[in-house]
Amino acid sequence: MTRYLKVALMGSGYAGKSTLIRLLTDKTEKLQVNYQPTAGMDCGTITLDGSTKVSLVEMGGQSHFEFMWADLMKGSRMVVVVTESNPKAVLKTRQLLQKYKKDIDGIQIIAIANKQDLPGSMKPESVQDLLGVPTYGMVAIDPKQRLNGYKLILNGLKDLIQVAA
Ligand SMILES: Nc1nc2c(ncn2[C@@H]2O[C@H](COP(=O)(O)OP(=O)(O)OP(=O)(O)O)[C@@H](O)[C@H]2O)c(=O)[nH]1
Ligand SMILES: [Mg+2]
Repeated sequence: MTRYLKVALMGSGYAGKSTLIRLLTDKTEKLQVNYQPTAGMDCGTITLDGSTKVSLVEMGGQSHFEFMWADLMKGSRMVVVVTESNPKAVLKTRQLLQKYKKDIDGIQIIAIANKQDLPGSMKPESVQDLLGVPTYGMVAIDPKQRLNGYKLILNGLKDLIQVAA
């Protein structure tokens, strides 16, 4: 029987959640595409082994889809908060974390300081200082980041995966 570990991707529109799913679930090198906002939700699957899969559930970041977030987060083993790495975006992300604090409570959480390729990006450590959750730098449009991305997700789930082994 296959076990699915649900991971919810949260964050404002344009942060890079869909791109991160593409990075982790497609083998494509062509990750940079025109922005197409996710309508409601999207999903991608990582297969760990024959019996364990990780479902990456993206919660569409545009504000008119936010009403679905609390429901979409239910049953998640981990929340991955994706943010652009500039002060305005990070402060907005901080507000979102505050707003959904109750829904996230008790769930493992990490943040991704995405778009580190853009000039003047905030360092992951500075983003972490503002968000107050473990934060890792990422360039989701860079296929060379694929392994790094897997590691971030798997590391967050490692207690659960060990139990499965
Ligand atoms: N320069 C740069 N652009 C990126 C990076 N990651 C994503 N993008 C671009 O940013 C735009 C938005 O990315 P999406 O992945 O669609 O954002 P999203 O978080 O899914 O947005 P919603 O679905 O509206 O919530 C796209 O045009 C991506 O190509 C990155 O690391 N660097
Ligand atoms: Mg999206």
